Amino acid sequence: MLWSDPAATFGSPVRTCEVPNSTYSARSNWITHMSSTSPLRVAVTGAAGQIGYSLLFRIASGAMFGPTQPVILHLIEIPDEKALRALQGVCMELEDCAFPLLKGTVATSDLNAGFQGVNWALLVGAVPRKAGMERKDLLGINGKIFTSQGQAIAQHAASDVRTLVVGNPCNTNALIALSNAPGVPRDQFFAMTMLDENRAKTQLAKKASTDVTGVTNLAVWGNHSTTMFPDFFNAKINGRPVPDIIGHREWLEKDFLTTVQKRGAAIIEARGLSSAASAANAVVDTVRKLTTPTPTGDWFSVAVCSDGSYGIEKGLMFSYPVRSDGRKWEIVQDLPVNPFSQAKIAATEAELKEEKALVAELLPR
Ligand code: NAX
Repeated sequence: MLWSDPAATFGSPVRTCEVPNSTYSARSNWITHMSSTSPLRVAVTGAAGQIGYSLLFRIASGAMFGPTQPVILHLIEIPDEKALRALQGVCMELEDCAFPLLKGTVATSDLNAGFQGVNWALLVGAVPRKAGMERKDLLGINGKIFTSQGQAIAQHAASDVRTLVVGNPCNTNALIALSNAPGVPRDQFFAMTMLDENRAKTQLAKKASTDVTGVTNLAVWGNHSTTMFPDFFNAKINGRPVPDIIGHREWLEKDFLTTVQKRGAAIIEARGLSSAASAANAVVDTVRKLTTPTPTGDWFSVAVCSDGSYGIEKGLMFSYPVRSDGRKWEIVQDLPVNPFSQAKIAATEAELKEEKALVAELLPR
């Protein structure tokens, strides 16, 4: 592959990912094209999967880190012939886009090579829940994946590495990764609830017959599961509280919540496959919102390691209203929480506590 990283590997033993008859040294080729800004290294696990297929091209196009930031993609898959063959095809398509910002790829099933020097680790790959599988079984299988990924991130990633977990159950998988990554600060781990926020914003905009850009201050609290609480009380439409604009309280408390909570299942029913492009878009949004200043007075949703804010058990990966200055993030404090919201937040917290108990033996720190 003309501009692949020389460290590119497929499976083990290490194989370089090269196009026959290439006469260029891969590294010198990207140095030729390197701009004055050093490339960011971005790892994506599950790179040959559905979300990966949308996400990689958005990152390489500049949608995630802006139009002047070069990137090197580290594409990580399982050591399975079919998955690695598919990954090779994805690499070929990335080449065929001739993205000006893409300065190299590392395609591998080796976690050490995959996370070597990365600034961002987007953990998308996970084993899906199959018929008859209990939540405990899923947590156990995926727990092992996130244990070894956390360890590899701690050992090989750049010191500023930030990790966003997408693979489900993402909050608890992120907790496992964080707990197995000694030396990596907790505030550099996240789990994704942005898809839920985006879904909620669109439902509110449609109901109020307004543009989605008018919906702000939408926090999703808790777990990325059907217990999540998209907080319509504190959300605004064109600067005014949602309940003032949408007076239909029963719709807000029932239909709206259910639609957002069960949207993933509705997509599967309609498409025959789970959400992929919208999930990839939410990954882009999450990273962008963490790395650019949040508009004054607004906030966004991402699961972070709880510091006890709003009475949530410390150490749970809990989705909060968060804002960023482009470098550091903080949980927005002192939002009003009425008894209805409190009950919803308590239910989603209880679910996360249960999940944590189920994986207790995978949480060394
Ligand atoms: P796919 O099944 O299409 O792809 C998953 C890919 O991950 C496969 O290619 C598989 O080989 C790979 N993989 C599995 N274990 C791996 C490992 N240990 N290391 C590296 N790669 C591994 O699933 P896709 O639709 O892409 O979804 C990926 C994950 O995102 C699933 O767990 C899914 O439940 C989760 N989602 C999370 C969302 C969120 O909002 N947090 C929304 C969308 C999505 O449902």
